[in-house]
Amino acid sequence: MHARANYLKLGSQKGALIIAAPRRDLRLLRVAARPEKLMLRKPSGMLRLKALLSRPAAAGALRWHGGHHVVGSFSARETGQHDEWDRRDWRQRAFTVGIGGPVGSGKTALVLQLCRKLREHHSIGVVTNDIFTREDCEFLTRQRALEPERIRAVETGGCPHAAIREDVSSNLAACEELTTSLSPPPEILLCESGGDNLAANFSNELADYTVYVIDVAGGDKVPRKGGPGVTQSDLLVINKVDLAEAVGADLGVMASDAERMRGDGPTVLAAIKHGKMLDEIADHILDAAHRASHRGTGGYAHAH
Ligand SMILES: Nc1nc2c(ncn2[C@@H]2O[C@H](COP(=O)(O)OP(=O)(O)OP(=O)(O)O)[C@@H](O)[C@H]2O)c(=O)[nH]1
Ligand SMILES: [Mg+2]
Repeated sequence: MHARANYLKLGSQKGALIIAAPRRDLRLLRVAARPEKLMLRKPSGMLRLKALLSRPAAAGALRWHGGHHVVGSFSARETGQHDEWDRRDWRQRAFTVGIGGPVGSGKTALVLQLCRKLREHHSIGVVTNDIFTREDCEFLTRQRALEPERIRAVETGGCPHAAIREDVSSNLAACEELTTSLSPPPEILLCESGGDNLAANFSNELADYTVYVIDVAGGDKVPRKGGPGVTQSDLLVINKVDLAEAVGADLGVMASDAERMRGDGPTVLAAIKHGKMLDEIADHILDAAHRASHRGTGGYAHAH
């Protein structure tokens, strides 16, 4: 069985079962003469291959989440990749920007500011994730970030990262629904994750590009603590620089730690609420959306 690139690939050779994680780190995990006896170690627990093989249609059960708890690196990240964009049909789901980060770091503030900045010249849609409420959706609607029909809420009802990483189906449904129902169709969808810890990161099944927002008030140690959002996001935003003095955070340390953790990955030190560095953040997103629109199927043609 050969599932999609993000899934485990199972095949047999000389009576043995070959299991490979067919992504960038293509490698043979194990060759087993008695596959029914083999237990496969996943971050989420042990998976009995026999059960897995008897339900080949259950693709969700086959997903390889090897990267989820792995810090990883910017150069080996899943999102923002041209070969992923080549596979996309933008008419089915518009270019999706995942905005993640810890609770209260300024994700909704960023969504609001981006809507205000981009809505005049671009068709935008927003999907917000909250654990138990529709708070962010209601806030953005009250603030008239966009017309109400352009903003959807997903209530995750559990760990926020589950809805952006393990089972992205409700977010995908909301994004696809926005893409096909809005007129003009959205060029860019902003999908805000529920606030989570540093281990949360978007699946490339959902996000074509990711922005990770951290908060200066969390202390200047946060960038060096790493985590996949810090290391693998397409853009890292260190927000609330206006609070640095009040909390005794050294912005120079934050910037140099971010550079060390991210290699070539871009980082912006911002005060989103006050519009500081908003143009730069918007430019990063527009540039990615523009590059993506020339790939895949059905991208918008006009120049930005
Ligand atoms: N001082 C300062 N406050 C900010 C800035 N950006 C956002 N805030 C404030 O930080 C608080 C949290 O911002 P939100 O945008 O709600 O944060 P969030 O990441 O969406 O929060 P959750 O969705 O609950 O995880 C709000 O009171 C914002 O007004 C900033 O640049 N400077
Ligand atoms: Mg929010």
